[in-house]
Amino acid sequence: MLGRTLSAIIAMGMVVAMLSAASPVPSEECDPASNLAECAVATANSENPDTQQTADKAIDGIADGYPGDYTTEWATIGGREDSTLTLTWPSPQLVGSVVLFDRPNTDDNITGATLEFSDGSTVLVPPLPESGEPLALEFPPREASSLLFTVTSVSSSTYNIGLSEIEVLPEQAIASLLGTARNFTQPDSALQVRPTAVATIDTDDDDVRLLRLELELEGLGGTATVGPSDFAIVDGTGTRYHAVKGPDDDVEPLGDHSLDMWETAAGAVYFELPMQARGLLIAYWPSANERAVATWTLSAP
Ligand SMILES: [Ca+2]
Repeated sequence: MLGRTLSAIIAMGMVVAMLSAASPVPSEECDPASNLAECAVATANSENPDTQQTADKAIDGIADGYPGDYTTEWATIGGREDSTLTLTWPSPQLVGSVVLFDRPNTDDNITGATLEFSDGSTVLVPPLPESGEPLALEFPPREASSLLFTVTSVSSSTYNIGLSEIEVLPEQAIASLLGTARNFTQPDSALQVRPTAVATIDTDDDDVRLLRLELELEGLGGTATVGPSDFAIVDGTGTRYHAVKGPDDDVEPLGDHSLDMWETAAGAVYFELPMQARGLLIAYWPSANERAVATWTLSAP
């Protein structure tokens, strides 16, 4: 979905916007294993056609917007609380996760919202990261033929609220994460990290879940020094959880490694999370850095 070319989107943008405004009939078959937003029709109670910031740009597969490419985001005209975006499908879809991307500029920021599904169920949305990083929400799957996103609160600096993107995923969104490798470059080394498995481990504490993340690491150049303390999980509120010592289970814990080019290592990293933690990101967060080098969006199992 993110692989769609920008030129194609720009060329089609106005046509799609006009068609969807005139006749809200989805043109694509839904693939139940993919981003279901791509086969929905998006409408909004406010949009800005003059700047191509129309409702359909929230489902164009591109999570970008001002100060980047503003023609790939949905923006209202002066909208704040009570701004709405509606996705409609031709038939009910099984929905288990929604990923929201705020407009990337730091003025316009959604600090609260609701998702209302056509089956009558509602999911509360916590504040979205203001710079447009993804916020993933996972919930028990439900069948819905429409989804109403309503903004309930915004930052005081907001001018025109909107979204750069909304993704609607079926159950088991985690599967799309596994196997996705990311390359990281540090001043003196480079490293590839690939999550290979994730599981929740039973604990005695009902308020806490223990998440086991299995990783494969490969040195790409220089000497990459890496260990469990270099990984963190960040929830939708920005709270960071560092690795903890794992239980004695059958999976080898990741140790500290020094990897030269093409050397590999594998192991498990454990995180203790509150049960209600949602919108999880896996972050590679080397101790020498002030911030995460890169992240994966993680839907908690
Ligand atoms: Ca977009």
